[in-house]
Amino acid sequence: MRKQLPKDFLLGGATAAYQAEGATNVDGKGAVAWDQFLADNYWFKADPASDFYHQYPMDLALCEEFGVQALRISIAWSRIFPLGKGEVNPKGVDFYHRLFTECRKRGVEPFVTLHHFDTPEALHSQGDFLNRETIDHFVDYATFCFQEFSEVTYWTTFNEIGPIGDGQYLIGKFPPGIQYNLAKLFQSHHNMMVAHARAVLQYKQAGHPGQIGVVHALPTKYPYDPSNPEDVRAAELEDIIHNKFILDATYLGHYSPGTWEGVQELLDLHGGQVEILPADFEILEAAKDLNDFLGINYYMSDWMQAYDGETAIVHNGTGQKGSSSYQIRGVGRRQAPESIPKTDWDWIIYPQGLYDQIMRVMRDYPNYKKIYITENGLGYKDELRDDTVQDGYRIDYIRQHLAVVADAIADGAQVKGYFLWSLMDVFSWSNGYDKRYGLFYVDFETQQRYPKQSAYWYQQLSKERWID
Ligand code: BGP
Repeated sequence: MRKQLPKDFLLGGATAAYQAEGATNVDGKGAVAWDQFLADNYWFKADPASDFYHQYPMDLALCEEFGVQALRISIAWSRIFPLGKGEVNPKGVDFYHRLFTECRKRGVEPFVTLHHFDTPEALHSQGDFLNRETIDHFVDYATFCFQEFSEVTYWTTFNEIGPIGDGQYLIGKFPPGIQYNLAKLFQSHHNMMVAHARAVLQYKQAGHPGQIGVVHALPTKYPYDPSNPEDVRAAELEDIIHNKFILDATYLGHYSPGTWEGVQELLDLHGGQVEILPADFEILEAAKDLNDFLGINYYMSDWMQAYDGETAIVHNGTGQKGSSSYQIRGVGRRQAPESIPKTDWDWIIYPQGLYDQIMRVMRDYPNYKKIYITENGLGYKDELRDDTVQDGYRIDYIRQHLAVVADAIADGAQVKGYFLWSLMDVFSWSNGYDKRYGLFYVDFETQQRYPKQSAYWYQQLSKERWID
């Protein structure tokens, strides 16, 4: 069935500073924890990545040509404040002014994220957001950017507070590589949500005319056997860890009794505590109705079975299908029905999960104002042939997800745009360069861009707005 996207629905692309820019060590940029962590743990590094630091005029020209109306970009905090605080680096400031000017020249709306996984090393080594001083430094950095980059209309505080806690303290695939520590995970979630709320308050109190929001990754969690109460509970607990805790903080300004009960249940079992100050709730409460938009990153859903054995998580970073496993004592284990398709990295492809997640936000958080799908896309080992990639599989993936977005809009959801991850191929944090997502294939040696078939399809979509 043909479905139409509204005329004012933005079709965009997404990038992130550390995954696209390269130039990790030039023009005064400060180190980030990833620099050393990649060197110690992975077979790839973040240089030159897609060399966006130098190639951005070409990428923005491609946006214009292929109907990409908006672009998610993040500012590298350590380009502006090499030590995360203190002295400003003018070359970093200048780079982002030039980048935003180029966006305007090409008619591309920049959606700018302040933090996309890349806390400066000087602060990361002091505990990152587990250290409350980082909250203050983040708010200072945000305040500086709001004033300096007045050409930006759309601001996002954080990209994916959930996966940061998850990657840093549960799976251990992000620096500092700690595993199975749920207390640290919730503390990180909480402190980052306070930092978000303080930045929003700052933005609104200063009277800036643009819009501000936060981007959450929201994987939908289903019970493997819906008639089994233990599987139902496993799905609920997984949902609290990844989604509900941060959504409550964003839109309720507190943790609902059900959420808090789940957190307590998990802390009783796994040990540790979460420190929450009464003033934190005043801040969350004051900011909860001021979010102009919610960004949803959606890639996958999960099915959960009850599980009481030892915690063991294996991350599939190489694209060897079936090599991952995830089981947490007292939470559950991931076990999807056989019939549901997965990528080579074991990410479950389930567009319905995006629809269900949007509806859940509408139902449980009616004070949300509007939603952008700020990331969605398919990681694949693309092959370049005759200067293009025949990525019908990606077109299919995007089409299916946009179709449920159109359904959600028809059912009353305020969804205003979709940003494909990623604009061009970039590097993937814990999977390297073989996992490609872009509309444009990047030869990482020559930095040449090649439009994939999906780019031509997206161009057409941007003109016609029909999904077949
Ligand atoms: C999101 C991140 C992106 C991007 C994407 C794809 O979680 O916001 O930065 O990396 O996922 O994930 P991956 O690179 O692990 O395949």
